[in-house]
This record gives sequence, C-alpha cells and structure tokens, in this order.
Amino acid sequence: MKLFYSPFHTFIHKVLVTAHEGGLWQDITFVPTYPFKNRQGEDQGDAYSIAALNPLDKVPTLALDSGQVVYGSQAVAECLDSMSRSGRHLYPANGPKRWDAITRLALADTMFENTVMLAMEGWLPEEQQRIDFFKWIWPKIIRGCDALEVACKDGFDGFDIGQAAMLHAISYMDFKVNFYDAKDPLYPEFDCFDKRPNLEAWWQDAIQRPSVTSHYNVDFEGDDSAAYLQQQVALTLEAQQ
Ligand SMILES: N[C@@H](CCC(=O)N[C@@H](CS)C(=O)NCC(=O)O)C(=O)O
Repeated sequence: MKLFYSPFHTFIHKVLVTAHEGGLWQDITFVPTYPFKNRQGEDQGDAYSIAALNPLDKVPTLALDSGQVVYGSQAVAECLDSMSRSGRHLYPANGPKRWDAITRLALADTMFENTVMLAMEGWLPEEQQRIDFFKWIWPKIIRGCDALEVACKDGFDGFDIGQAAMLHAISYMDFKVNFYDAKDPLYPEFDCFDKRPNLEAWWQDAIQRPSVTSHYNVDFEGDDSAAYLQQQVALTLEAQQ
C-alpha cells in the first residue's frame, strides 16, 4: 500500500505512529507529498496534487493495493489499525475505554487543525491578521491542553489512538519549529507544558516509543520528487481498472 503523506518530521504523525505500532512499516511505500507546494511553489503548479485520488487534495491519503483510496487521517488510522500484524491495536473494543480514546482523538485532532489555522493566519501580513480569529481559537486550544492534563493525571491503560493524536497535536504546537515564524499576537511564547506537569511527564515517556522515534526529527530519505509522486498516483489509478 502507498501512504501519501507530508514528509515534514518536525512533528509526530498519527498515521505513522499507527502504522508502526501495527508492525506495518515494511508494507508501506511512503510517498512524500507537499500539499502547500501546489499553491506556494512558484514553478510547481499542481505537481504535487493528489486530487486524482482524493477530491480534497489533502494528506494523509492511503492507497491500498486494490486501488481503493482511504483519506481523512481518522479513516486512514482506523484502516491501518485493522491491518495490524503486531497484534497491537490502538482502538479499544466498544465501551467506555473506546469512547474515551476516540474522544481524545477528536479533541487532539481538532486542536491540531485549529493550530494549523492559527499558523495560516500567522502567515498573513500583520495588518491583515484578524485578532478576533486568534481570540476565538486560542481558548479552545488552552482548554484542550487543560483537559489533556487531567487525562494524563488519571493515567492510561496502554497506548491508544487518542494518545497517538495527542502526540501529533502537541508536537505541532512547538511553534518555533513548525511553520509558525510569525509572532502570535496573543501567545507568542505559548508552552503547553507550562503548569501541566502530568502532560509533560506523559509526553516525555510517550516520545520514547519506537513508533515515534522511527520518524520524529528524522529527515526523510528517499525520492520526494513530484515525478515520483505522480508515478505512484498513476499506479494507483491503474490498480483501479
Ligand atoms: N481532516 C483532515 C485534515 C488533513 C489536512 O488538513 N492536511 C493538510 C496538511 S496538515 C493538507 O493536506 N492541506 C492541504 C490543503 O488543504 O490543500 C485529516 O484529518 O486528514
């Protein structure tokens, strides 16, 4: 199977964690995709577009060997987890533990998407940035961090998809590293671990997992050209015939 994904490893990718925990690393052809180059690269045009596979033209997108395409990180993670070879599953069986895990998944994923929105607003020239937008989004992120602190204080029974999403969201909040050169008008020095010792202790432990060290802060090595990507898109379309 092919995973079209962003090769930026300055943050932790939930779908990579899921794939690694499931022992699927060797089954995946990693296809680096730069969604923003479609719009920002002066001479890139649609070179990195995967719209032929995913109408939203977003990563992550998973193409199975049958040609079936699964997109949306939650769908991709669930699909990968169902194929686990390691016997480890990140989705608990129906019941309170599952509702807790998938609720944290929803919380952390939404925090991540809100952080992306802040970053995109932060890219605008200062005079075009909407302060009301920052004021609307930030309380969601702060309350979210508080909720995660409580969850970490209570502790977890094993590693679940909610924690994979927490790793993703929190790693992206390292604004100095992740696309957030612009000074945030409200919280330029935001530190999600400040006064959240349980969250920090959980983080320090969780980032030791092989599913994290496999890619976090590890440069992608391999073909990340647009030509390679389009070849993989074409192979997927062929498999659908
Ligand atoms: N809800 C989607 C969000 C994915 C997403 O927004 N991906 C971004 C990169 S972080 C993307 O591909 N953006 C390109 C675009 O929106 O055109 C998911 O969970 O997969």
